Amino acid sequence: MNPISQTTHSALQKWVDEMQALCTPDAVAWCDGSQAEWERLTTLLVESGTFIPLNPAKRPNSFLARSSPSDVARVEERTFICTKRPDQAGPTNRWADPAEMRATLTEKFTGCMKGRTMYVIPFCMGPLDSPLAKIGIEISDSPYVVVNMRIMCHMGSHILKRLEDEVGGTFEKKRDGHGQFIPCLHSVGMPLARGEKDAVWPCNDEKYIAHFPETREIMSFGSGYGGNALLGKKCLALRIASNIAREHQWMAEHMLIVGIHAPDGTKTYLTAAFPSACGKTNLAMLVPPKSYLDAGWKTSIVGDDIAWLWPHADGKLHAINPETGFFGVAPGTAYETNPIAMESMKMNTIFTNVALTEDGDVWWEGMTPEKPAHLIDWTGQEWTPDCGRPAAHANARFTAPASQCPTIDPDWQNPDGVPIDGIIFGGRRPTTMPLIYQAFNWSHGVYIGATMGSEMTAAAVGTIGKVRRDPMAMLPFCGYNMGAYFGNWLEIRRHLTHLPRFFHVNWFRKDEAGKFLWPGFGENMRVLEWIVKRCHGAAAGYETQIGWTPAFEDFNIDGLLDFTQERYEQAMAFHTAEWKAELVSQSEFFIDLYDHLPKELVFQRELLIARLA
Ligand code: O2Y
Ligand code: MN
Repeated sequence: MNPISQTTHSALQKWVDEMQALCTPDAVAWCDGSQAEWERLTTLLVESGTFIPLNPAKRPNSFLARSSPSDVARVEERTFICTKRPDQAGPTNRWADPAEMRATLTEKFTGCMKGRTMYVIPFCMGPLDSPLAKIGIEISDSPYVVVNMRIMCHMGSHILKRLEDEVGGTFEKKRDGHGQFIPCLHSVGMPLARGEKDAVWPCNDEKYIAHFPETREIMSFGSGYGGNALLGKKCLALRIASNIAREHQWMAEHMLIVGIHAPDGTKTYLTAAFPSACGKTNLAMLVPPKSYLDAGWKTSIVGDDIAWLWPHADGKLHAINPETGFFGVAPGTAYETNPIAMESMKMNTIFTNVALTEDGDVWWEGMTPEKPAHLIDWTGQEWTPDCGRPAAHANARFTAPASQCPTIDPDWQNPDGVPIDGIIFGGRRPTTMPLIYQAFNWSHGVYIGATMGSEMTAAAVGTIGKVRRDPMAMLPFCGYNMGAYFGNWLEIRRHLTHLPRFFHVNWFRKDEAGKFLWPGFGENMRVLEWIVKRCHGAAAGYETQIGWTPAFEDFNIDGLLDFTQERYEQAMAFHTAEWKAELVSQSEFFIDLYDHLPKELVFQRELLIARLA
């Protein structure tokens, strides 16, 4: 090894050297993922003003960060899929020519780390011994990114060592991509002149989140926030991984993974995909109602956001969660709505854009029924309940280790994954969609996932009531043509001998008075019970035009006060006129995807029309 080399992996050393020459940082630090490194970097972040240490008596080893108001969320309009042909990215993605994007970004990255340290972060998405595990190297000039990555994925010298051992031939081939890494280049895009004081949250007004699926590379410039900067999450584990998955007959999905433990000792794993703001984390961390707990039901969580699924040698679909932490939305999370999330973030947690209490703890809208009398809000200003501003940003986040979750599944790090018996799709649909229905078969299930979405409530004029289609909740995350992505879903069926069942749920149907028909939260366990039983052929179903549904007698409402059969029938009602409008809207979406759309889905639509006629 060359005396200045940090790794025996020559391709990695070469790339790091090239990026150092391009970005010209003042220093380069290879991250080892140790506790000492965490302490060094969090101290640095406190000294620079990016982190505020929280009261250790209330929230040990935890910190608050406040981002720039211009850098508070993923930037979909600046997210690019760079493929040779535009149709490979497809009409639902922002396409850019790879050579042009590379030229633009080379200019942006030139000298962009001046005055900063360039961190080299070896990380692995998925348990290291899983066949699907993917090693990435993120180069970043943000210490905030380093400490968040340490929570969100396997990170540090043991990952680098594994990569080196794989090329050195000393390690048996376990994972696809043996010896290879995915280069992830990130900069906040704010070089510092000599002696210049740094911003508390450095970033650049011009942002690029660029993916190169053909060469498996990611380049992110200008943002230090969440999915824009923690490149293992949405960029690698969904946009790049969906491309790899398609090539190798597996699936990278925007799905939670939950285990349902029945009183008879059986355990059933389900995955579920929902568009944003549909309570995904709450479902992954569901606490069953008392009557269920008393009877011996419980849930466990494998993952809250991303699932990698593959046809296992046992003929079943298996899933792993490629992440090791939760990057959850804080507003609305409370002991009443999600006690499991609240327990998970009791310590060793990074909060971003929440409010600070007088006693050095955190607060956000919905955390407690009573608002505190005085806070420092997410922008650092004094806040009182009557000031007319929210205390926390609507997209404020907590980064918490999944290992701290009280209901974490014992198999959440099993490299073999967990076997999936049911796949759930859902949306926020005040009308049309029943509380629950089951697809007739795999192909119909894929059709249901492909056409799922939420009804729009505000925003642009004329959109109210229209459905924003979000196929499999992958609209912002599918790294290739959406029509071809549906093809991959259909193809996977051919590699399975034991098929999971497909379901669609809607917790958000309303009555004529605008009131939710279903109580939601823990009561969703009643729907999950029917789903679990259907997966095992242990519950009756009633065949309708749109799929199988539970009759009232087959649906457990014991202990559910004020929920009558009439309410149930309303929540399950089928209205022909609504479904006709639904079909027209689905067809419009399919027209946009037509050239890569599998014929099987067109036939599914025809079948639905025939059943409605
Ligand atoms: O705004 C961000 O950067 C975070 S977005 C996010 C975070 C955790 C889980 N899911 C999401 C999402 O947008 O789906
Ligand atoms: Mn998500």
